[in-house]
Amino acid sequence: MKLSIVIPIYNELSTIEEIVSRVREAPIEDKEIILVDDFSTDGTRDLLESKLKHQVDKIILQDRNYGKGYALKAGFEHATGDIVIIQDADLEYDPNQYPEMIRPIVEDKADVVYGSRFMGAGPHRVVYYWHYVGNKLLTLLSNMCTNINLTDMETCYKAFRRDLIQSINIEEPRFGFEPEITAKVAKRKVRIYEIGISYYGRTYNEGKKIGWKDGLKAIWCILKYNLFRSR
Ligand SMILES: Nc1nc2c(ncn2[C@@H]2O[C@H](COP(=O)(O)OP(=O)(O)OP(=O)(O)O)[C@@H](O)[C@H]2O)c(=O)[nH]1
Ligand SMILES: [Mg+2]
Repeated sequence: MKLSIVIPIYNELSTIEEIVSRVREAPIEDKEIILVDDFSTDGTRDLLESKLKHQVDKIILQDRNYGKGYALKAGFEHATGDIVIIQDADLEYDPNQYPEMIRPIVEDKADVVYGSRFMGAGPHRVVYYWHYVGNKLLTLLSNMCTNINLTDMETCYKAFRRDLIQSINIEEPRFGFEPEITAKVAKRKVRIYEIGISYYGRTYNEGKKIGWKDGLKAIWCILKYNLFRSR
């Protein structure tokens, strides 16, 4: 089965070459790499156009900075694989785990797989306690609304059958994508699995960007897409 890997990128000059190389070396025979640059201003875009575009299958250049959600939406539209996975452009998630991530879909047991940073025996970097609490509260609230039992709603590693993800209209431009897609997938009554993944979290000094305002936005999106929408 062919895997499409969609990488949303915004100002990731220090990690973009390394992540593209790790994705190219990931142990999946049949794969397609799609880069979506979200109007980077730190030199990432020049590097993509001069060098990295020759190392991947598709490169999409957004005409302004819309956010991760819209970058993914653009990437999904161009995907041709049987399965689509999201890969952040930092080094927090390990592409060597693609085979485990997609196995339930390959075996036709699942339509969607979430990689949980809070399960599994692999290494997990110990970072911010209050981020952990924030993630747990958002997952709890999302689960209460969806009635599905996830341990990590906000994880980047989400894999989907391509026909499923392409049939969902993504409306949230930024990080509201994660609760939105979780609500919409849950309403479809498709088969959702979780597997434990490793997590090599970064600190704010190392480039971490997400903050408490993104958490508040996520609460709003959980309510909006679960309670105020019929599908
Ligand atoms: N922050 C941010 N990331 C974007 C944007 N558009 C695309 N991205 C990409 O979306 C992915 C996730 O962003 P991150 O900033 O790593 O978000 P995160 O992993 O939830 O949080 P941290 O890594 O802790 O900052 C990365 O590959 C970014 O390059 C944007 O407008 N802002
Ligand atoms: Mg990150």
